[in-house]
Amino acid sequence: MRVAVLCFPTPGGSGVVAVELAREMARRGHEIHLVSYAKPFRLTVEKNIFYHEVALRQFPLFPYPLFSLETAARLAAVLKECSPQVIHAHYALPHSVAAILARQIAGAEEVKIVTTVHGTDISTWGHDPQLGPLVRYGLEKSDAVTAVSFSLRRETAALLGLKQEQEQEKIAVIYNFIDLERYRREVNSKLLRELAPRGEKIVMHISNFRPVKRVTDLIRAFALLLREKKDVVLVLVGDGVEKEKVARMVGEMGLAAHVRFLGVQADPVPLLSCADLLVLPSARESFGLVALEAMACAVPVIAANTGGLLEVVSDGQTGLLFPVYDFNALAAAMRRLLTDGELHGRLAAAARRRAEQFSAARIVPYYEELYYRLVPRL
Ligand code: GMT
Repeated sequence: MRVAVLCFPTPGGSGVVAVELAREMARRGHEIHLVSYAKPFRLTVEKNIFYHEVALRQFPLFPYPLFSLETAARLAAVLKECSPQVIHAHYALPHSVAAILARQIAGAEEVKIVTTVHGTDISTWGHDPQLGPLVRYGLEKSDAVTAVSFSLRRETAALLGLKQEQEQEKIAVIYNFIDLERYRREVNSKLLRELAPRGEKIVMHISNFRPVKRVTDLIRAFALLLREKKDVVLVLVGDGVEKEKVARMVGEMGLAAHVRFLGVQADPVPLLSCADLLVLPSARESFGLVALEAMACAVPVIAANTGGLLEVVSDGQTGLLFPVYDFNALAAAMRRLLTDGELHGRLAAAARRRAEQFSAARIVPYYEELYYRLVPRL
């Protein structure tokens, strides 16, 4: 099958899922045409994957580049040149709408559109007075919609005003997945010594530092933890709008000696393999891909009890959950897991076993079946 994929190139869950899915599909022999305004984070040269860059041009009349229209125009050209049978739009805005427009421009009405909703496309933009109608339009005109968790499916169905029976019919839940061969614990002792030179325990957080990630709650909780436990370091991976604020907080609270900022890292596996805990204190999270990545590396996860995180992390079994915003409870959970070796070992082993249920081998065929349902084999 030939599939055109629309995704964001920036570090972030939806782009990572799009690229991983492209890679898995390509390995299964499908021809994948990835359309994005920059080479997606984590995309490597692989057989059967073709990258089509969307040029974002400046023109004196336009105050900003016409990102959505440029995307639609580039995709229309790809439809004409490469004849994909399916367009897979990751993140409803603007990708599903760009796909609909491109299909019309190219006069390729037979091409099917699959939209995967990832999170804030629904929770933020779906309810936005200006863009909400566009999100709903994109989803309603898609030939199939998938959501990355049951929690996100419920939210999407509510946005579209679907009844329970329609919800299941219109929106398929296809969980995010993980390549278990690549994501496995392999400790690099040199890196471990760099991160924790005195053999400290390592608490890790990986995100794009948006306010929704509540990194500031983690800093407050970490300060509480440090009052009782000194042999611990906090490793922060990623970058984003709140990074400076977080760095300032770390300085003002006198935590700098215990906190390392590593910036964006293309390969999280060596880092996760050094971690004792991964913390995800998000206010909302439709799935929490990084939690799954950590679990695959046998790292227990402490997460806020919100949204799809409850479908990934089982409290007391593969990690610990705490009430959103409650940094006291987060500090207590970190203390518990870092001091109870038996509990930590049990949760770490169970985390890897749970991650195996989200293997690419199990999940990717659901996407493949969906494509074949829309475009039957000849
Ligand atoms: O929806 C977003 O916030 C952006 C998106 C991204 O591109 O990073 O993240 C979402 O999609 C990921 C992949 O499906 C999920 O693992 C994240 O939980 C989800 N983020 C939120 O719901 C906040």
